[in-house]
Amino acid sequence: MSRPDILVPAPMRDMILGGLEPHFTLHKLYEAADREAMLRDVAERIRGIAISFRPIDKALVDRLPKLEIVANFGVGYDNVDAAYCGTKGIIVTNTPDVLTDEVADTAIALMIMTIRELPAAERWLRQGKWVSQGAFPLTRGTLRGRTLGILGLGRIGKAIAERAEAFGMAVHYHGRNRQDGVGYTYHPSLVSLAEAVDTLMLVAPGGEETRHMVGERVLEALGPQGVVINIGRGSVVNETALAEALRKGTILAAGLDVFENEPHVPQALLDLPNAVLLPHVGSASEATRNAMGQLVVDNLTGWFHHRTVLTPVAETPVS
Ligand code: 8YV
Repeated sequence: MSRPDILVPAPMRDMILGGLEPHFTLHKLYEAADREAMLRDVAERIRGIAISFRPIDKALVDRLPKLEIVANFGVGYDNVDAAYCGTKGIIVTNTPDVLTDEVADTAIALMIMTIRELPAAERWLRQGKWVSQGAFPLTRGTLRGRTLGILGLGRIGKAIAERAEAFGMAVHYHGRNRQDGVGYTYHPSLVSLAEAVDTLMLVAPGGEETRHMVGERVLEALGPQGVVINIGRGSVVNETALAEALRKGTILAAGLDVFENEPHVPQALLDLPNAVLLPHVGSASEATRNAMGQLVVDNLTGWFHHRTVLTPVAETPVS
């Protein structure tokens, strides 16, 4: 029997390709000199896609009449039109759970780095200023007495909440619904959450529903001691409004691991001393990325060998 044809539009980790190669015929679109010609050539045969962070839109899906499954590397899958895949009976999978603790750890680290200005303190030492100018200036911010507001209390949000409690923070949250069995204070709107807390942790998924949810109004509600941490998707924040709020002192500081147009970071943010900026490293340890990669392999082999997947997304349930 011939091996199912899988489209790989963009580079993926070697361990993923190595895991797929024995089972599938891989078509690495990114290696083709003429991608359009390659796609034309293989479109009729493609039964699966393995993808990381690049768009899988309606137009591409429509070009692949035998497509059965899109295996996304990443828990966030706003790059894939999952709702459309659902209408066509195409399964979409993501990589939840295996990255939860890693991302939550990074979120807490970024929050403390931002509030206590640790990257600037380290630069101070390396630049010899400890010797030439003395102690690093005292930070205006402290974690002590802070209240954390979480936008998006899913698996990662809950892991962050547990850690925040260990740091003595009270936790509030906003999401589409109040969650049963959750003891944290619920707010029916993001503005009311921002009014009640001074530290806003964004863990929400990307996509149209959450686009630019954090803008001028929310930042003003957060107030002058306010700190925004974004570990979810850059599109949730209006970066122009955030840069302006940081510049004017509407809020105190921001720590961002994700940006709207990665890998490009707006100059207005780069110029700010009160922004800590990371290059989307939330899940980026070898161990966690390997576990995510294995899930991509297991979802694809599971589907084609046993007609079952481990982690389908909500829009494309598998019975
Ligand atoms: C990955 C992520 O960096 O899982 C996600 O949603 O944002 C990260 O873990 C991303 O998928 C790109 O590889």
